[in-house]
Amino acid sequence: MTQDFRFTLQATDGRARRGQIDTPRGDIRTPAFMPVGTAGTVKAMYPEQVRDTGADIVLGNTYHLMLRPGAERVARMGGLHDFMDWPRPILTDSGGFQVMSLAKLRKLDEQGVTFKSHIDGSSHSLTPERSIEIQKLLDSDIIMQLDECVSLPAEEDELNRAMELSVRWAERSKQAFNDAKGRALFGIVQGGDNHHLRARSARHLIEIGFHGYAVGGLAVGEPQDVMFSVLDEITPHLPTEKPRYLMGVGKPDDLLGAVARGIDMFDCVHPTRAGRHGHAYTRFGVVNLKNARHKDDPRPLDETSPNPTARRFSRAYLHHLVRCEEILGAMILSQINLSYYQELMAGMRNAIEYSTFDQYCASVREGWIKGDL
Ligand code: PRF
Repeated sequence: MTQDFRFTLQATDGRARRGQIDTPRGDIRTPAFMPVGTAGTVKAMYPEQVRDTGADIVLGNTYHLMLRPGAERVARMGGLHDFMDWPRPILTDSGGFQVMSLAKLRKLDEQGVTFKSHIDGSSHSLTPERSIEIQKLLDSDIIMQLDECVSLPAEEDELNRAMELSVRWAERSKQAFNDAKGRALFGIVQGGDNHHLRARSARHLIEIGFHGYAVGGLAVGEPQDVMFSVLDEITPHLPTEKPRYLMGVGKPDDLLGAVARGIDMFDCVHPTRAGRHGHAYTRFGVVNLKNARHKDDPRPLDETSPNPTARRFSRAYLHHLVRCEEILGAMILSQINLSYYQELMAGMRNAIEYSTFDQYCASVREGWIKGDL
């Protein structure tokens, strides 16, 4: 029997929330961090390793998968879960944001967006309806509406135009979604750093009605305090009984601050991308393994880490792998960073349950500052 999508709020501490999303493919403990599997792979990681770091859900991208290998082909192969052998929940982004950051010769109008592929220059178009169709072909569990994200700083007129267009696309997305059983559709709040536009966007989306509400249009060039003040403004407008997802965020300190402001879900390429570039996240801060000071260092990254991989290899060896651009270096550091991110999420979930969230955040931050790297 297909079980429906359901969100249960289990505990709160201040504005921080501990909850669970039930889906037919498994449960998602929130606050949740979703590793990014853009092209049907969390780069440099086997699916079981991704699971072992503690991830309940991964993110896939409409934009990349529609271009290569093609949504219809993924569907013929049994859907994205079978194709990549990740049996658990998948959230897919709608494509608009990636078109704007990656595609060439983009043209956006009321209907949707037309663009040329960054891979081979071929022409494509994405409408709210086609984006939903693609995400259904991928067999996504959580589908995102097509939206327009404006990078900051931006004029109010421009933010308002994109926000209103995103609301009209939200309506069309809801129509096209047509209450697909066992799947969820999330609306995306836009409006940049303008609090009035954010409030209007949230109100319109709530009227349309979604299974969850995302906050888009942040981490697009603004300082952290601006992002936090927008979250302070928005989250009180959102229904308490629905999950809230902050898109494309962030660094560990952003996650602590956003959970404190009532966010339940995150995704970001940062931990895996930073890993591929030789940066390791630990309880004591970030270690840049490219640095020559690690050349003769026999110590592991963190000898008391709960993650065996962080205890296993010397800094000298990791430095060597990174310097030689060995594939294993990217694999090890992606694993270490995703494990650290999931350790942080688990720590926050636990602290919210015990009403010790503020103390937990303070002790985590103290570790980053005091760390002897
Ligand atoms: N919209 C969508 N995906 C996104 C964003 C957005 O605004 C962002 C912004 N940080 C990341 N990914 N659809």
